[in-house]
Amino acid sequence: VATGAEPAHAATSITINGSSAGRTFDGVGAISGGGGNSRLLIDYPEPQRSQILDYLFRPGYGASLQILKAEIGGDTNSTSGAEPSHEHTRTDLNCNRGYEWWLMEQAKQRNPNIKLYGLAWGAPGWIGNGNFWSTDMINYLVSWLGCAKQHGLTIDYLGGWNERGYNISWYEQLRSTLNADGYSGVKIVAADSDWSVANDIDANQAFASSVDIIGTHYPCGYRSAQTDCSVPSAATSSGKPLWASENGSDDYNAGAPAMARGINRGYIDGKMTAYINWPVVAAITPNLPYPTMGLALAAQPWSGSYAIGKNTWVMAQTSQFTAPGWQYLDSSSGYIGGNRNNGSYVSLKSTDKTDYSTVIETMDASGAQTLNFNVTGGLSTGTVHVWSTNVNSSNPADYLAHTADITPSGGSFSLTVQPGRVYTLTTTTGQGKGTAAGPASKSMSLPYSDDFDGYTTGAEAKYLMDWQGAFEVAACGGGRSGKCVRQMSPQAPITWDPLTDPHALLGDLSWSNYTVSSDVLLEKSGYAELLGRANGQSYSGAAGLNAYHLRVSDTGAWSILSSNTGGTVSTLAHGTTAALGTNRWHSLSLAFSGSTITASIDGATVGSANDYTYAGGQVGYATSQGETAQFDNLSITPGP
Ligand code: 147
Repeated sequence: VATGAEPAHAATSITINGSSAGRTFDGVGAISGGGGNSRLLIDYPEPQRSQILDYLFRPGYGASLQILKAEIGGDTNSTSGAEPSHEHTRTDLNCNRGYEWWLMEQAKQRNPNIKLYGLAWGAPGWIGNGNFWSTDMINYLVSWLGCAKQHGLTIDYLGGWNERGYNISWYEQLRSTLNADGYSGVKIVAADSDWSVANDIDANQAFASSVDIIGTHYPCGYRSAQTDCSVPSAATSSGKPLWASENGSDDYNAGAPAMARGINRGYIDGKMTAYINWPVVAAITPNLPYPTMGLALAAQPWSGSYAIGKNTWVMAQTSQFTAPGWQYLDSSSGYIGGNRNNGSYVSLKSTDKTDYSTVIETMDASGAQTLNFNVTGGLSTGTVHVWSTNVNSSNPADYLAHTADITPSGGSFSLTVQPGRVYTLTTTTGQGKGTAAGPASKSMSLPYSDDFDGYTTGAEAKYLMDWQGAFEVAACGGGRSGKCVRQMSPQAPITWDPLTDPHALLGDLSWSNYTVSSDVLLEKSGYAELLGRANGQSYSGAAGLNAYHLRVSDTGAWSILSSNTGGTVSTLAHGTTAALGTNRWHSLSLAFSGSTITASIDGATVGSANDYTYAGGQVGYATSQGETAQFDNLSITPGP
């Protein structure tokens, strides 16, 4: 007797079959690197720093990442900054530089089962006389693995050169060297580029046996254009695990729909068994490229303010309900009613083979849909817990919400799914959602100063973000005691992005009228610069920066320069003072008052300029290429 209204939608039957075949799930995770995007996280105050780390890594709390891919620093720009090398020169080795070791340790402390993956974007120029595909580079990776060992970190996966294709014999040599050096357990990913590597893997047995995993970037399309995740037949027929070894590049909130589609559809369309988001966290100032990309926003260490994005909760809908080693159930994965627009579902069973989780996304659905499930094949027919994230909601209560517990009857149950959601149905427990929240944002206050004496050698000075080169704490030269910041790259690097002069930025975009001063020492012929009112930074083409510069050379030549994102550098004033020479300390200052810019060297005003192109921005240090200049006693005072 049909008395009620007609259902507005058709019902779809889905069998969750524990005896289905399917590939082994390798995990969902994110990338710290490629690069610089995590920079400010380490400078956060407690307790906010631990809270953010919990939201990223702690099981049952937030994104609960299953894979952390970290950049192997190369002293060169790799998108939003430069990450430091463990070997600036052929004779150098320091296993404590930068923040990736720290981040991997923090991740492992929270989740000992997290998988670690190393990849280089660029490298110091001494390697292979500038040739990445060299024995030097292989040895460089082996020493990086040795550093990891010193940190108690086991690296699970290692790649070649980010998005720069592959060299077959280099990969073969990498495999044999790793085996010979005690790293036979490290799996090699090729080629963190496109699928073309699959043709060579299929055609060349020696190459095939050197590669464990085929990892491809943006295999469903770039950013929100992600649609079809199908892969070439050469990839599938290789028999290798296939990974979306980089995906994302989206805002920490707005990227959620693309991530929801991509995690499921990567498996359904292309049998990809890992989804790795770029990047893990947006811990850079807003003038840098990709300032809000990641799972969370953490751009203000001086205020402690942070925000956890919808990307975190979409990732949690898979990560909190599965583990690497679980098995996909192919016959229980697909598109609802066979129609991509209705949404998709993937099912996985646990390694104990009775628990299961089914992740459903309805990003493109236009209405409610009823799904009738039937559980078979030896899977648990116990209580089904339902969790969901509404990616269209701005209310955090709608993210990773535990919405229902269903008792199946005879292995059957139904669920009505709304559009724009991710649902996970699971027989597992232990999921959860952190409640910590950070303070309000605020600008960084002036005055600010740093004598750099409080750091260990090799550390990065607080808030100082490298764009190119490597600015790190070192013992001062020139007869001065204590610590200084030194630009450590003595030659042009093997680049990933366009080569620029080394520079590093610090501070708040809202700073307008101020004086920045610092001591500087040139170790060799060349120049060093103080930057002020630095704001927009371009990463493509000329990789230019909107900023004013006071440039001084060992010869005594000085200039006030204005640069822009298009890469144009204009001279506003210039002159010559007494030679600065090398290995001698000098003091520089650059003052901004409205349109007046005043430059001083060793306490004497050398020149000024009238320009108001830039009304405000950060301070910074820069050097000529390869100039290992030193800086000390940074001071920023409000007003001229
Ligand atoms: C990737 C890089 O691997 C990351 O380091 C970061 O730069 C990221 C930013 O989106 O991009 O490289 C890509 C650049 C362009 C495309 C894909 C990846 N693209 O146009 O498809």
